[in-house]
Amino acid sequence: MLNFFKRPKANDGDGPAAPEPQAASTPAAPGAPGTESARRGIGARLKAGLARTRAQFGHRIAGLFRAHAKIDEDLYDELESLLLSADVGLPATNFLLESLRQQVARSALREPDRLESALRESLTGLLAPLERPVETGSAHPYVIMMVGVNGSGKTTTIGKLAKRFQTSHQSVLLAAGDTFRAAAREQLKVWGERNNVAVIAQEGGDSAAVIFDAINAAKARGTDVVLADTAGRLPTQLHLMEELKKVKRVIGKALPGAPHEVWLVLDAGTGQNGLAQVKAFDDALSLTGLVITKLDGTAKGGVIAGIARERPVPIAFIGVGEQIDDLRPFAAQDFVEALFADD
Ligand SMILES: Nc1nc2c(ncn2[C@@H]2O[C@H](COP(=O)(O)OP(=O)(O)O)[C@@H](O)[C@H]2O)c(=O)[nH]1
Ligand SMILES: [Mg+2]
Repeated sequence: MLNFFKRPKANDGDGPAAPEPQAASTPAAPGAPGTESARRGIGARLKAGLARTRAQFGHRIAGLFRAHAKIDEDLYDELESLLLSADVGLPATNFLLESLRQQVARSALREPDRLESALRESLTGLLAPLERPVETGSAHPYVIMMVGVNGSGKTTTIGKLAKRFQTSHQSVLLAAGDTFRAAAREQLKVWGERNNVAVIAQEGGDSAAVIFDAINAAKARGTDVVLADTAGRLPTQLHLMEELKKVKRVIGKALPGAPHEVWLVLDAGTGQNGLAQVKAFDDALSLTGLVITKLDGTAKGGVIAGIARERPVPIAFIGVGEQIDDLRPFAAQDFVEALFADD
């Protein structure tokens, strides 16, 4: 648990050094979001992160198209099973097959190997509406409430986001709103001290009160972004949703208009159950975005297509590893290219 927060801030040899917090006048660190070297690294790291999903999905689909001599019902049947087994879900699978059939009819495609690019195109079209640039400039502080079940990666993602915002010269304050687990709060505090990020925490106390204090502190200090951690038991536990709704209301009392974002952190490995989580949290809290974590550890990345079709909450970021740089904005075309890339 929380390996990210245990990692010393110096480069530990298995990846690029975590960027240090920058003073406002310092130029962006090499590899900082938006720089040329960061752009170049994105393709490779995303590809590496999606290796498992690619083996299960992209490579098997390419193999399927190669194995068939002509485009017929057998091929569509096999493709359907393959999409379903990659956690794409029935509605998105039907959508993709239908879109493929239309492309085949329209352009009179005959060769199965032409289907791969047609499928890529359909998938990119399906995922493109989930792209969402994050702009924090419209409010001060800009409050982002993070929700999600235990272990989904909330606290880790908050650490990655804090670094990311600091690298782009935005000051950050963390609210240790997961008051159910003392260990998580302590680790957040230690990590904050080491990395020069202010953390507001309380011994005991409830989540709403801690976050209320944090927003007031951010107002007093002129902080740009507040990242509010919350507790996460199971979404089926009504009590949790009621509590999170209360936290959201209290945030609005501390700062009218806040929270500006409510992001669900979702472990990609939960597959179709992940879609159920998106629906449950969205119904209760009106999500503004998703962070899909652990895409590197799963072959179930297809769930993103299901989300796009059934509950299209935009994806603010995807997590493809435990390193600081492994949190990336979601770009449909890069994602689909990484899914089908040759190794
Ligand atoms: N491989 C991988 N592990 C991750 C990622 N994001 C989070 N984790 C790990 O998931 C575990 C649970 O994360 P944590 O932030 O404590 O979850 P929380 O309970 O929602 O706060 C930790 O071991 C993290 O290192 C990711 O994108 N990739
Ligand atoms: Mg946590």
